[in-house]
Amino acid sequence: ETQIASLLKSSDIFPLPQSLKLSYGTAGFRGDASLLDSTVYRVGILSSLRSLKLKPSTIGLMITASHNRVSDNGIKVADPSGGMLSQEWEPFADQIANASSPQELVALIREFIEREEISIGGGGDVGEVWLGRDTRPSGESLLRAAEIGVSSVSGCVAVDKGVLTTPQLHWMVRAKNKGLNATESDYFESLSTSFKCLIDLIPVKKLESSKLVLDGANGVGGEKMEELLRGYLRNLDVEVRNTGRDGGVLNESVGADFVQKEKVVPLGFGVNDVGVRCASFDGDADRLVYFYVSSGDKIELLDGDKILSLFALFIKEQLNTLEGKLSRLGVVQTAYANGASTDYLKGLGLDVVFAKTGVKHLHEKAAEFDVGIYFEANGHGTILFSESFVSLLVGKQKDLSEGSDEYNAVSRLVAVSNLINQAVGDAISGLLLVEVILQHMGWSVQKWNELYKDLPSRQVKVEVPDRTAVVTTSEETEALKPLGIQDAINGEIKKYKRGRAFIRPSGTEDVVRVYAEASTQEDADSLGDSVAQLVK
Ligand code: 16G
Ligand code: ZN
Repeated sequence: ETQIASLLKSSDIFPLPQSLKLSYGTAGFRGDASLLDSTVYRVGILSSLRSLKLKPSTIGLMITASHNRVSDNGIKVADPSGGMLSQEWEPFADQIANASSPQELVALIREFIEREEISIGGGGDVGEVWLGRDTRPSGESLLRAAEIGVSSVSGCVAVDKGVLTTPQLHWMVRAKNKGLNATESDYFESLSTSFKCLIDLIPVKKLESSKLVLDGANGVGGEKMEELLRGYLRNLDVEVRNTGRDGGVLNESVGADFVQKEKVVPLGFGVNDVGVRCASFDGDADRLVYFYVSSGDKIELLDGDKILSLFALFIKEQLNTLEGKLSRLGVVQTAYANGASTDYLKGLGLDVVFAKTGVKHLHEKAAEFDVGIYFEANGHGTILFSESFVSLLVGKQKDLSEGSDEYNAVSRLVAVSNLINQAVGDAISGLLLVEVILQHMGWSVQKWNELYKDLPSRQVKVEVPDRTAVVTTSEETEALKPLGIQDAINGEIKKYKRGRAFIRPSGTEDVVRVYAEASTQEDADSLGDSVAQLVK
């Protein structure tokens, strides 16, 4: 009861702004930063409860609004595995974030603690929450509010890990809970060691490595990349632009989301860069896309699908070198994956499965394979290795003769499993893997781009009174509601060569999204527009 009294007291400091309706959604709570104090405070409480429920374990709490505008902010929770908060707890997150008075908040918490059988106040510090934030100016004060929330649950401590990329925090939480070294420098150490190992395993150097230019979205990713280059990978030739130091605004006409959606050069890039290999991170560095300038402000985009294809090709090559069939390799895409990429992957003989939009959905499906590669077209993705497969590889490595093809393939796979973030998609580790594979293959960015040619596509967003009126199948490829709409969409699709289209309610905005692709840009545009008309 003293516990509850202290909660009541601290929750008084953070009243809920009027008319704020929040939903944990696809990627945590997001909104205008000035409205979020009470939300992060409450999520702080939730994180402590999660830590107590799963004790002994450390939970992560990240303050970021990713690719959204700089005045927004948000919060999401990392589970002990380093993955997203279990979906079972999302309804509770929604309830407490929207509780309209301290009394209601405390009642909800009390009820939840009982239902989940969480024991509080056993004495000593038993719960731990690690906090990270991106470079948004609102981050620091929101982090303080989260800390107050965390420590208002007795026995729980908040540890401020400072400015981090989202994937760094997830990595650190995962490492901590596995009993491994879990500082930021351990992260850099682990990435750079496995990167160098992969470079050393390149059979014949076919290509002089050329400079990569990185667009850091004026966010945390560019800064961290520079730290990695300065302290750990001095020989890697990367020029970082849009670091945020030169007056640029976070995510404004820069970054992976901008480049992927607008398909034009980000600020700071132009005609002088024609043909040069370039990459973009988003604001919290969990998305990565590549591009090169073709002329003027036009670019050729190498999106998440193309990164996935490159990774799949490389992993498959290594697995094929192993004696016997030891593993199941699978790739996971969403309905947004370009149809040409899906054809390409199937052509490689790969098992391609589809998941609903949102990292947690892809991650879950990829984890069903021994090696599961997932990517959203927007550039979020990673490669998951099952623990049993990694132990098998490590065991095998000992028996094989050093320097044999099979030994090298096994060593590459083990190194990839250490390089690529096992918790979430990570732009920094993804970039390092792309760079090493290009060198391994002896490919330029142009050559990589030729793996397949994207089908022209178009996206439209439609504002509707109630987006929940649209209900889709689990893979979002077909609409079940409103009744009859799918037949009408099919009728439109039939009119176009290689036509494909779907609609889905956004998980982050109050809109219904339309995706269309076809063999020509005119056709894709026209299909997109006519499907949008059906939604209105
Ligand atoms: C969030 C998701 C991203 C997804 C996007 C879709 C995470 C970490 N992020 O940003 O994966 O592509 O939402 O947005 O899960 P939408 O529902 O508005 O189309
Ligand atoms: Zn992001």
